[in-house]
Amino acid sequence: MGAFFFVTFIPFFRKHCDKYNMDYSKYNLSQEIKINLYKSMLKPRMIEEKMLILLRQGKISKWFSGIGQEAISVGVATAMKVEEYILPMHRNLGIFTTRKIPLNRLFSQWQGKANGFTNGRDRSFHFGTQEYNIVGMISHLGPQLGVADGIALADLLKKKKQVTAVFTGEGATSEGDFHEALNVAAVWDLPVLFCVENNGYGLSTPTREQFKCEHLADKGIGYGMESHIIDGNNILEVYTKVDALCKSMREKPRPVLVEFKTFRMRGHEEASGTKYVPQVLLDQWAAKDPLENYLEYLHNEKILSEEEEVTYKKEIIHEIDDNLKLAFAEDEVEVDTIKELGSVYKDVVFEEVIPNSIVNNIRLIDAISDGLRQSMEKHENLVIMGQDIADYGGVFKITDGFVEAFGKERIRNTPICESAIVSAAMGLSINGMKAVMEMQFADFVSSGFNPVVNYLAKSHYRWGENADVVIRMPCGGGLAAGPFHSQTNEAWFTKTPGLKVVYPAFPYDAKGLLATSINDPNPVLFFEHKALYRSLRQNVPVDYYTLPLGKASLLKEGENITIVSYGAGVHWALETLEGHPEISADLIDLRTLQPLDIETVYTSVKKTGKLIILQEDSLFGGIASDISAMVMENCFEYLDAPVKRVASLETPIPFAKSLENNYLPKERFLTILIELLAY
Ligand SMILES: Cc1ncc(C[n+]2csc(CCOP(=O)(O)OP(=O)(O)O)c2C)c(N)n1
Repeated sequence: MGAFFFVTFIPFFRKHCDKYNMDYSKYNLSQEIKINLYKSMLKPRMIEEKMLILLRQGKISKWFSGIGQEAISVGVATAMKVEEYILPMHRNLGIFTTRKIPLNRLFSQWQGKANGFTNGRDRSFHFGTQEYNIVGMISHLGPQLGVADGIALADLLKKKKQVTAVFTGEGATSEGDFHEALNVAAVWDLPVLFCVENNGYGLSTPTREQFKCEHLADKGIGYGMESHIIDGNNILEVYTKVDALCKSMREKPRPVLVEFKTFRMRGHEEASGTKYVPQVLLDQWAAKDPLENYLEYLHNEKILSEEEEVTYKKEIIHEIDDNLKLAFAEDEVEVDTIKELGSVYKDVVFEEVIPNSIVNNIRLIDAISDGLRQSMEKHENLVIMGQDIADYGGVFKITDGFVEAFGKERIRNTPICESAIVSAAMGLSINGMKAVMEMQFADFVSSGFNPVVNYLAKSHYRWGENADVVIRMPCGGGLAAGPFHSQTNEAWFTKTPGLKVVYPAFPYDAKGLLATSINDPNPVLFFEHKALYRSLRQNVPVDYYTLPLGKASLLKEGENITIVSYGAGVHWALETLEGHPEISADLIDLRTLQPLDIETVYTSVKKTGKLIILQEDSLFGGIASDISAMVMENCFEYLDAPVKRVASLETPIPFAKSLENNYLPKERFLTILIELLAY
C-alpha cells in the first residue's frame, strides 16, 4: 500500500492554483508552533487522500470530505486545552487527529469494527469519546449546539475556567437548534465558542438560498453576542484568533460566534459530486488551499525545508499504513443479540432506601415537590431547568421555594427553548452533572422531541455515553384544557429504545419513583397527571425513599378478570370497582411503562383468564396494544376471552367538557368490562 498515494492529491490543487497571497507574516508565533500546525494539517489531508482511494476500491462505504477546511479544525483544536470539550461535525477529521486519537481506532470506526468507538453501531464521525473530550455529532446536525451549552454550564457551575467549542456548517444554522442554543448561551453567559464553517454549500444549496444576511457573524448581534469573521483557510489566523478568544472566554465567560469563511472543495459526500458548483468558484478556492499556501510560506521563510517536508510525509504514510493494516486485520464486528440488547441502557443497580414510619397526608403535587427537593439535597450535582420554575415556582408550583433553598444556579429558569434545554441537559450529563427538566406541559415536548428520541435515547447504545436526565411531564386530560394542554403522550417514548418511562398514579409511588428516576443514569420521562396533582391525598413518608422501576403494583385481588392501567386510568378503574363490588378483579397499576412489569400481568391473566387494559391515550399504537399482543403470544392457552383494550377516541383531545368526556374512555370502561365478564 501506500508510498505513492499522497502525491496524487496535491497536483490536483497545484493544477488550479494561481497562488493566492495569504498573509502569514503578521502572526508572531514560534517556529515550533508553525511546524506543528503544518504537520497537524498534513495528517488529515493525507488520511483523506487515502480514504478516497479506499472508497473507490469499495473498502469504506461513505466519505464526507473536509479537504480545504483543515485549517479550521486544526487551528481550533490546537488553541484549545485537551481537557476542554470539542463537538465536531462530519468534516472535522483534523480535530480527531489533532487530539491524537490512534488512527487504527478511527479506521476501525469507519469500517464498523469493534476497535472503533461504537462497536459498529454508528458510522463515520458519529461518536464521542470521553477519553479525548470529543463529543461527536448526530445526523440531525443542530442538537449538539445545545449539548455544548450544557457542557459549558457544567464547567461554569464547577468553577472551571474552560471553553467548549461546537461546530456547525452554515446550512445547519438554519435549524431552530442553532437559534435556541445561541439564545440560551447568551442569556446564561456560557463560555461556548460557536464555530460556523461557512463553506458555501449545504449539500447542493448555496448560501444565498440558505440565509439572507450577508455574513452569518451578523447574527451575533441578534443574540447580544460577540461575533467574528475569520479566514478559515489561513491556519495562522485561525489559530491566533481562536487562541486569543479562548483565553479571554476562560477569564470572562461568554459565548462567542465565529464565522470561518472557507469552501467545500469536494461533494457533500463523495458519491454526490460537485456538478452544481461553478468551476470558477472551485478554481478560486483551490488557489486558497490552506495547506499548499502555508507550505509555500514555510518554504519561502525557510521554516521548513523540502527534505523535512518529505520526512514528515513519509512518517505519516507509515503511520496510516500501519494503522490501516491493524484495522483491516481486525475481524468484522461480532453479532451477539444479548450484547446488543444489553447495551441500550447503562446498567444500574437499584439502591433501596427504606424510610422510617413517619408519614404526612399529602397531595400528588406535594409528593413530587418533596421528592424533588430531597433529591436536590442528596445530589449536589443536580440541576433543575424549566420555564418559570425559579422565583415563580413553576406553573404548577412544584418548585415553589426552591430558589431560596438551592439558589438560581441550580434552579434555572429557561427561555422557551425546549430543544436546546433537552440538549443542554444531555451536555450537563456528559460533563458529570445530573439534570431534571420540567416540561411546562407534556404537550410541549414535541418542540424538544428530536434530542429526546435521537440524542438522549441513542447515546448509550451508540457510544456508551449515558444521559443522566429526567424530563418531568405534566400531562393528561380531564381539565378541559384542549388539544395542546391535555395530551398523554407516553406512547411517543415507549416506542423508542433507550428511554425509560415512569407514570405513577399515587403520591407514595410518585415520590419514591421520582427519587429512583433521578438516581438512574439513564434518560427517564416522568409522567405526572395534572388532574391527580391536587385531587388525591395519601400517607407518604416524610423521609427520602426509593421505589424500584419496572415493578407494577397489584392494587386489588380478585378471581374473574385482570384490569391493567396506569395514571388516571387506575383511579377510573378503582371508582368503577367501588361502584360494582360484585366484580372480582385483579387491578394492576403498571407504575412504569419502560421497564414494563409484564410478568405481573401474565401471572394475573393465568389466574383470571380475562384481561382488559384501560389507557387514557387514544387507542392505536399505545402501550395497551403491546400488552395485548404480548399476552396473546404468551398466555393464549390461559385466555377465556379476547383481550380488550379501552382507550380514548382516535381524535385529538377536545376542549369542551362534554366533548372531552366523550373522548376519554372512563364512561365506556364499565360497559366493556361487563361485556367481557359475560363473554
Ligand atoms: C435535520 C436534518 N436535515 C437534513 C439533513 C441532511 N443533510 C445532512 S448534511 C446536510 C448539509 C449540511 O450543510 P452544512 O450545515 O452547511 O454543512 P456542510 O455539509 O456544508 O459541512 C444536509 C442537508 C440532516 N442530516 N439532518
